[in-house]
Amino acid sequence: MTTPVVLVERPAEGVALVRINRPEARNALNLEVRKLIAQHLTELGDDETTRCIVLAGNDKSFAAGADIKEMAGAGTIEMLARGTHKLWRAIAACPKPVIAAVNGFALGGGCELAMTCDIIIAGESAKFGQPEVKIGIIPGGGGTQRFTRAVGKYKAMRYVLTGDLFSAKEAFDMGLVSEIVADAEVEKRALEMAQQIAALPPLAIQQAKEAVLRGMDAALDTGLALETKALQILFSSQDQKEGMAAFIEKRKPKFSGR
Ligand code: CO8
Repeated sequence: MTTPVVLVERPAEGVALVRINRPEARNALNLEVRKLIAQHLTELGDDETTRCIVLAGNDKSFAAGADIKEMAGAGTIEMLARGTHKLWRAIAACPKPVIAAVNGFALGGGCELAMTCDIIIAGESAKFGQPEVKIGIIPGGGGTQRFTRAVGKYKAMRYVLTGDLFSAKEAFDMGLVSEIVADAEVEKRALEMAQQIAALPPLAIQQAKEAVLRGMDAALDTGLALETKALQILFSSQDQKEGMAAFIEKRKPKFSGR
């Protein structure tokens, strides 16, 4: 039996680890990998026992981009028929926090995949980049949009127009990476943070994620209104009553997820 190209592990309570597993191709994202990531994130998003997800590759590569060999001969209609943008949307639509644990290469679609996550933990020798122009295309999974929103026009242009790779330190300095750790610590740190998030009230976590993401797309006033509504909704949750009561009674809260 062959090993699946995407694995799902359960390393801790409330935490799922989704691992891209095509080491022979530097974890290039072929259609099968992309479909499976979208499928797993959709299922985990609906699974009540999952509170936080870590997306990882291996020590050499998070993902070296879309599979060039799979698309080299394709025409416009074939690319249209593949509809891969829908798979990307399924990943972005996951209501649970997703942490990218990036070791090695996060290039092209791999960099875009990391940017679709909510938090990026990178190893100190990780390499990022949008090198698509070097092979005659442009980024197609958010690399001209999420990247620009994350780092601003002039940094994004500098890398999108040259295809140059950049280091974890440069990514961190630009605001693309949340934390840098030693290469050997990446997954450990991502799982530690995932456990920290998984222990918090899930309704508050989901509302916080939604408010940040939806607000980024909206005018400030609209974003602030969304935030206010999300905050007000949480006052119907048991976990809000429990969290505040525990603070006042000086004890540890017991969250139910309700
Ligand atoms: N696609 C297919 N195969 C790949 C890819 C890839 N992106 N990256 C690496 N491989 C394969 C190699 O062909 C090689 O296979 P083989 O052993 O059969 O020759 C194997 O992986 C190992 O690769 P290397 O020997 O090149 O390994 P190195 O460690 O020397 O180099 C690199 C690693 C730097 C990652 C190098 O392989 C590389 O530059 N890869 C291509 C990076 C790239 O250009 N990525 C962008 C791809 S285009 C893209 O992502 C567009 C996104 C579009 C939208 C997304 C969908 C909505």
